[in-house]
Amino acid sequence: MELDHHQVDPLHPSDDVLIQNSGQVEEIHSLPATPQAVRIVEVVEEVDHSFELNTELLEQILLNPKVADKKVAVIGVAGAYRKGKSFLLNFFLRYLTWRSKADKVMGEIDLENSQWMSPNSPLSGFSWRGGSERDTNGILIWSEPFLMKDKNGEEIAVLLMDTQGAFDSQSTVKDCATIFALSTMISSVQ
Ligand SMILES: Nc1nc2c(ncn2[C@@H]2O[C@H](COP(=O)(O)OP(=O)(O)OP(=O)(O)O)[C@@H](O)[C@H]2O)c(=O)[nH]1
Ligand SMILES: [Mg+2]
Repeated sequence: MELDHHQVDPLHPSDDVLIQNSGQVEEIHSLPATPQAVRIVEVVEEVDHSFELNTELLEQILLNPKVADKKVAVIGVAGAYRKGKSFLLNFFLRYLTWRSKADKVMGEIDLENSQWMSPNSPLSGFSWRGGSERDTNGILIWSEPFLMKDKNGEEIAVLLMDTQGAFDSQSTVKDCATIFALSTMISSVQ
């Protein structure tokens, strides 16, 4: 099968791309063709619990001409592991995706309309799952900021941010404190 430059052969990932069975992109250095959650901070748990910032990805998201000069609002979720942070963010994502599509089609949208909940489609976006082991590692943001208007009518870029759950058996106290501090400092709403 021929692959174009946007596609990745899951059996033979290139050096800088690793795709898990879930389909979630684990480590990438350029933005994926379709919007998805990308890890901007990784906690290297296997080695020394250091933190790695993926500046290339962050630059590509934040310096995109569509959003570069705009004010930004970061909606972040932080807290104890296995409590539904990623699950909750996927509903925000669903709403914002629906709203930006509806905005394009209808101009003014009917906010009472709860179509966006669409309970028949599977909940996707940020990786989430059941079970007792922590799922999210590091800090992830949705690769495509959403353009919305603030209360003064000014266009702002809204970013969704997911964080590693705290207090699980893998993380050190420093890991949890660092993730929590970073997310608190970055978030406009938490
Ligand atoms: N039905 C339902 N399930 C929920 C809700 N909140 C959390 N869950 C379940 O809780 C489990 C954990 O969800 P995640 O979103 O992966 O939790 P998390 O806080 O991101 O976990 P970590 O990434 O490990 O920190 C999943 O099985 C979800 O289905 C909720 O409001 N409703
Ligand atoms: Mg999670």
